[in-house]
Amino acid sequence: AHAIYASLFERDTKAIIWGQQMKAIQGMLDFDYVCRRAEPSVVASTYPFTGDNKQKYYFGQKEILIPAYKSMAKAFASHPEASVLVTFASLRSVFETVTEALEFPQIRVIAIIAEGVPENQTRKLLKLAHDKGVTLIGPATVGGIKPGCFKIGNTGGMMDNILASKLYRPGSVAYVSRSGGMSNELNNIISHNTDGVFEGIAIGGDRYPGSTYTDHVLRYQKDERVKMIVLLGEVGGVEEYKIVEALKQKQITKPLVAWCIGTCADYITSEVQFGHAGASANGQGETAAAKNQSLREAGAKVPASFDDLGTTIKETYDELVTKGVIVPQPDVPPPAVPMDYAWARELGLIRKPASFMTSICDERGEELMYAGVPITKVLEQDIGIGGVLGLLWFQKRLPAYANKFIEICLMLTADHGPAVSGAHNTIVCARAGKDLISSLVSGLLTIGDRFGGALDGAARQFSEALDKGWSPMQFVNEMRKQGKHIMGIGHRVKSINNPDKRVEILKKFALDRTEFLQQTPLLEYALEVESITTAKKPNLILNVDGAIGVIFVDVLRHSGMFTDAEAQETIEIGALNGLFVLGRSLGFIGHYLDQRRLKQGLYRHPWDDISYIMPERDMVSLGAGGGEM
Ligand code: Q5B
Repeated sequence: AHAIYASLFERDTKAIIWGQQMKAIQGMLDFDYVCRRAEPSVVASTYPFTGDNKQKYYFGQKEILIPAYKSMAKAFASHPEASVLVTFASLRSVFETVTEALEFPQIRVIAIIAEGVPENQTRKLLKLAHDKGVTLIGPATVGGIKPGCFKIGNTGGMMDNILASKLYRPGSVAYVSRSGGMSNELNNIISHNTDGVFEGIAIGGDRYPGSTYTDHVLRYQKDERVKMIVLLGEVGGVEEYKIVEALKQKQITKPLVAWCIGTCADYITSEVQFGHAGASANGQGETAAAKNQSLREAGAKVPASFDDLGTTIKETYDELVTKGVIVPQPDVPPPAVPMDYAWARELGLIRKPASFMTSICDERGEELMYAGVPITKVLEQDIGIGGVLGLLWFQKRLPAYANKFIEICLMLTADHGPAVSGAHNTIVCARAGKDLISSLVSGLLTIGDRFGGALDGAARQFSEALDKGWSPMQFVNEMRKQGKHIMGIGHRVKSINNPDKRVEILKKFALDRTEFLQQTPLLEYALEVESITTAKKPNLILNVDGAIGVIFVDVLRHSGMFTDAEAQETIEIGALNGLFVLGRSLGFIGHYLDQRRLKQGLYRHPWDDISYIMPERDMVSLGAGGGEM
């Protein structure tokens, strides 16, 4: 027999968990809380593959931090009060971890959850644990539960199960079973027919469990708080006969209700291997029916079938109450454990107004979607970057010519040399040793009403003028009266004598009715305006910003894809400058890379290019109160 302690867990038992099992740990802490434990049962976790850190959990409503250690030695040294190790190590690493854990004298119980541990390894662990007086529970188990005291990992299931079976406070009935699933069933049966579970251990389904039915039943026999015992055996193996022997030897004197599951195996002609590795009868004596009969004959209370197990448990319990052995205690409701937000949401119990709303992209499902279009479709339909922009900026599948127009805009605005404000800034920034993003942003920040950011202004001014019914001349005069520049008109270097090829291309594309399948009244209006402004000054041409701005308004208004309100909103929210920003980012990034490749040093503007105009010396002296400076 193993050197097994009468009590494995009490209200102050502390455990260390091996593995990254945050859900299981939280489950243990929630159990502790409903049991009204003064302190959480889990003091630390250990896992060699993640760093030393602290992990956040809840103890009731309170947030707590539990340390996680890379080294098991450090975990045990830091928490000498921990006497239990629950290991979630896989079948490959469990032998190593349990062997290491057995080196620490503070350890009294090790629960091994892994299934499929090689039997030769389990037997070595058994021997080692036996020599050190450590109780092993498992392998291949969910663990065990001691109401009011301690829960191993995921035993007992979700909180609603634990509450329904009143596992938050001790009863008088202790049980041992093999299977974790069946122990849930026992929790339910015992809680409905008695004052509740005192302790329940699932020893696991392997042929060589770390501790046996007998180990636990004899423990229960010794513990005065246990008034009756339930054994749920199963087909296969001979372990139940040790209980039969212990009954005969009067080592077990407390009422024992027993049932071995798997009696149906007798009705199946072929050899049956039930779920557990040990659940297969090798010979008549290992059948569930034979074992039930022997247990009955040795004095255990064995029902006629599993269906009657609850009734037999109830009869045994009632007898103990009648004799005064058990005095049922009044039930005190447990404290409420706040439900996890994610779980409550999954159950549909709560709703929360979202802090963010989005309507353009959804990455949560199996496939990324742009405005409801799966990314594979985006590629299949070959809608190009223009089509993607249409989906993400406007939530529309724009017609092919509009997608092409967008792509032309991006290509034409991609760069206009190093001398323009934005490229200059990017270059200066790159030469100051700044990174790509800083240099890019420094360039982008120059985009505005004067440089490259006149698309929205042009769209607004020209469309308003047209909508008001102003003639082009009226519009030019009105703007002059207001002292305003016409957005989209004028260029620093381009003029009617030095036309801007980009604008020529845009006009040609938009005015070609075989390609651009819609009307372009605003472009035509803008060209009339241009003929008036260029008559005044040759550089007051419809510039690249203006051309894109007005053609885009024509797309918004006449492609049939936008309502009037949508078209107006798109102009008002400033979408069109985005085209220049996006296009020119290509060039700015190019300038940044170029400067890095050319290994250009810090830029300093030459003095001879700066006109220094200082205030006159006398003026400063007088202004400063007459004193000499
Ligand atoms: N006048 C673009 O000005 C510029 C007038 C005007 C009525 C106008 C100017 C302007 C509107 C904003 C605009 C985008 C600042 C330009 C771009 C991208 C780029 C850049 C690149 C690239 C040029 C001289 C005389 C004055 C003014 C009058 C000027 N503009 N009248 N409406 N719009 N336009 N920005 O040459 O009587 O002498 O007092 O603000 O559309 O940025 O390549 O460089 O791809 O990177 O400095 O193409 O037109 O002329 O301001 O000295 O004015 O013309 O009132 O008249 P300038 P100013 P007056 S595309």
